[in-house]
Amino acid sequence: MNLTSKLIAAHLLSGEMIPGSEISIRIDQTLTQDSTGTMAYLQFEAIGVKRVKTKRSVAYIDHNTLQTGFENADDHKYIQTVTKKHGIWCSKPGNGICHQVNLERFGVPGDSLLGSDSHTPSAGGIGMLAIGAGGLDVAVAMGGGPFYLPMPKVVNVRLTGKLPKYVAAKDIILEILRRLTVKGGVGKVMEYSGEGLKYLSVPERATIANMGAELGATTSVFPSDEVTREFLRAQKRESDFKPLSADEGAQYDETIDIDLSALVPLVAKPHMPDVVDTVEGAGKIKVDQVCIGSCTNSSYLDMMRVASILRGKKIAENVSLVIAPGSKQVLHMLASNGALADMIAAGARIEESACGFCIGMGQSPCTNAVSLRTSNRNFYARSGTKSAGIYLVSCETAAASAIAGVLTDPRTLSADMSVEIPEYFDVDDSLVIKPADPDTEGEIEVVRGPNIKPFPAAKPLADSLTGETLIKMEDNITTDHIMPSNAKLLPYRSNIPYLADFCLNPVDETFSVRAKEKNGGFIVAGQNYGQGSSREHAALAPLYLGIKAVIAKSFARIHMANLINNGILPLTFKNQEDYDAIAQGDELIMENARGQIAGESDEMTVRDITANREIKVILTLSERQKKILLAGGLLNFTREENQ
Ligand code: MIC
Ligand code: SF4
Repeated sequence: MNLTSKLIAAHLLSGEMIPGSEISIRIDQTLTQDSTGTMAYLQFEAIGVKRVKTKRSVAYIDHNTLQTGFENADDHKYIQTVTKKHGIWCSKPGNGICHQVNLERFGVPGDSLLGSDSHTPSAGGIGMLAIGAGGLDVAVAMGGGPFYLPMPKVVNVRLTGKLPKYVAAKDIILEILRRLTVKGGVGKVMEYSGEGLKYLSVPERATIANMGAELGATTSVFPSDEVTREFLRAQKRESDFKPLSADEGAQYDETIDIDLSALVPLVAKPHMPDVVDTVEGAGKIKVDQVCIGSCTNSSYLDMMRVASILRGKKIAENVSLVIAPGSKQVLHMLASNGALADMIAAGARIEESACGFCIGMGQSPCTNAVSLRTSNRNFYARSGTKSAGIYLVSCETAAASAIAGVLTDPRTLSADMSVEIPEYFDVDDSLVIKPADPDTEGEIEVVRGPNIKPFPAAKPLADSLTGETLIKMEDNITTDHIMPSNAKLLPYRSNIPYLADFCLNPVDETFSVRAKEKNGGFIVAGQNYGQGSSREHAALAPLYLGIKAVIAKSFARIHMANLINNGILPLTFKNQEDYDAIAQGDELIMENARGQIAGESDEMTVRDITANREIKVILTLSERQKKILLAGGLLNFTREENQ
């Protein structure tokens, strides 16, 4: 057996492990962050379970830390009190980015982890079966419910050789994105193997697993080996170690070979993580901003390498360099050993340990800027500046370019890069709030500021769905297009009526006004609709606007689940001609929608009244998913089941 199958088998609750068929698994740990967490906890409260039933559930506050008004701070208060009451740990703002802190303090090899953040698979770097999902799925898992997913295929990524100096883990995953594209991992788990593994530390493995999300993969998995034991020992929790690996001669659905020694520094150019070129080939592009940090590249090792490159140097005049170490642990260690002083002396602007620039929470670059970032997503408009181009690179390339002022291949440097995992990390969990004891939890008052609004409730599916094709879009529309996030909008993650006004704004600023005028309708899109973030808001805002169905050429996994969970039909075109023929503004009708959903066939019919055409669509559903859609979403369904 391969390792992925072993991990799934160890958690399997229902279904057969045949690729594509629905399985359900037991969830040991959950993770939420604040921008999806407020909604997830409102949903958890609505389910009505008093205390979480997982081994451990942790809420992190790391996204909405720019407190320009009362909204974010109110959300923090709500999360801190609701978690304390219901048996959940809470990592306060300042403690770090969820995936970095999880790796350091809570990740346990062999455990399953469900997180309301698409980069939850970072924990695959420490041998967890770690999956990203919408907030409602995480709320159900906290209540002890199973998590359902299509059984993935397993890809063996065989690593041989050793990375050359200045070539980083980031370059490995950029190489995979170059080969496979942002659709290449859909329905698959990337499982890493080979003798090249022994040279990759846990944080480097996590960098690779982190950006498996950009491949669209269900998750990525690394074995748990001596490197893992060493990392856990240095985090003073060796007792969490468990060796895990694939069996000798294990079977895989696909295999990819990567010779690490042949890799070179790579860059993903605007506006997709798979538009990959070599740094050398991209040329000496003049740079306005360099941002180092995010859950992809903010570990102690990353930061020490950056400090080594910056030591004794000054950044170029035309560059603004921003550095956000991933956690309090990392920042404190840099402060203690002098590396922080090297960064500051070079001219870096040090940001708090949080998502920050990665999610457009500040540091939007100037008009037409070239911004080099070590994060994982360079989607259009995500930085907060629509005209800016974001280039994704390794820490080494970022630091070298900050000094030179132009995109620079770090292999031209001569810094000492021999950074090792320390004997012991600086362990201090004082910013993690413990849950209340069961006998005192009744005394805890959950504080709800005025920004916390009820979420839109889906109604049971109507008999017939009618409406206009409100918008027709291309391939690869991301959840950043559907529900943009930036410093102005993130504070409203618990206020769907407000957010809905910005739905699909980067594609068409008139969308939400038109949707409201027409009382909702249909969305039409190309392939891989809803890739990227796990934000359920990309389903909740359309739900609020009255969207009944999305008809696309294909969907990204998490978004498809979010649509179903919120009672919106994710229909796939059977024939390409129908996508071509349908026009924005066409009146559509799906007659006998309840009957079609409940029926045996996964082929259904929608009529384009304007074009007088019949559109064949596919919706393959398990019996459970049918019930969810008929009930008008997972929350209604869960309540019905609990009665
Ligand atoms: C992201 O990187 O896009 C986020 C912000 O972390 C999201 C979650 C969110 O939208 O709140 C994610 O990746 O799931
Ligand atoms: Fe935060 Fe960016 Fe990572 Fe999302 S991708 S969790 S916003 S650091």
